[in-house]
Amino acid sequence: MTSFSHAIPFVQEAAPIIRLCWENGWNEANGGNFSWRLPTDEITGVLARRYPNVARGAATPLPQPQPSLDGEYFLVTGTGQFFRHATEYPEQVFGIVQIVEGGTACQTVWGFENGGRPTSEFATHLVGHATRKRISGGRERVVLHCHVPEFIALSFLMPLDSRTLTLALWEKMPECIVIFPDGVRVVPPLLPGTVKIAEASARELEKGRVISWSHHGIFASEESPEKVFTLVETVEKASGIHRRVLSAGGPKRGIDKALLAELASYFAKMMVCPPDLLEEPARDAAVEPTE
Ligand code: 2HA
Ligand code: ZN
Repeated sequence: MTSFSHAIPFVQEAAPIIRLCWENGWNEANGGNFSWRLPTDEITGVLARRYPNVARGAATPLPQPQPSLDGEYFLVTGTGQFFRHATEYPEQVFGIVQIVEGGTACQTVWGFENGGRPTSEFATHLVGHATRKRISGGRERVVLHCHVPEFIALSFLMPLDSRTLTLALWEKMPECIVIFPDGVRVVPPLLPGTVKIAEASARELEKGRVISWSHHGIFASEESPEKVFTLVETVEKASGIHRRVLSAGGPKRGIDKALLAELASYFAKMMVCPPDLLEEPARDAAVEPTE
């Protein structure tokens, strides 16, 4: 990975990972976005020491209020910025914003040189952060959105169904059920950057860390840039295997469900949750034929 140093340790950690996403072919041009809910004491300390004279930007209203994030600081990629430029022009690609006014607005406190602002997907990132902060008890802090080609291809080849997609991936690589036991949750094709996709995403993020924006990309939440990268990398690798299998005429077999269950019990301590999607879904009483 590119050797890179920066006065803000969070930029130093994130920028090479963002650049690596581009190197992997996941984030062409201005495609994709990233945000990191920063530990407040650390970031306010770094900014006071390293950038004591930086003026705050004006408070900009958020499309959806997020009271549970009031006061939080986020390192976030800017709208129109290229992942390819992350290590070369970090002050332009990234900004740090604080959520203010009871979670109804945000204010730039560092970065976004040349008048930038947060990604067009920031509202969705914030919904994702609010949901996953609550569900993970504060552990998860980073959201990454990438245009991963193999994973996107599957949304044109497979039913838009979370269990079908998850099982297809789990059945291709033994690591998958251990690394994403919460599965991959499918959001139907919706207009990017809208409240509608943010709300649909929030519903799926209640159930897991990884969602598919059908025909568009992946959106994933984890603790650190490294961990979210690893999660996306694993989903994309399994997607590539599955797509190749589909291209060769479809699977003759998959890793057996009994072996998947054995893997899940053997590695249970490393997993974020039990692999609920392995179980057959309970039949919905409402659709049972009635006499
Ligand atoms: O252009 O990826 O989803 C940024 C995006 C929108
Ligand atoms: Zn996108």
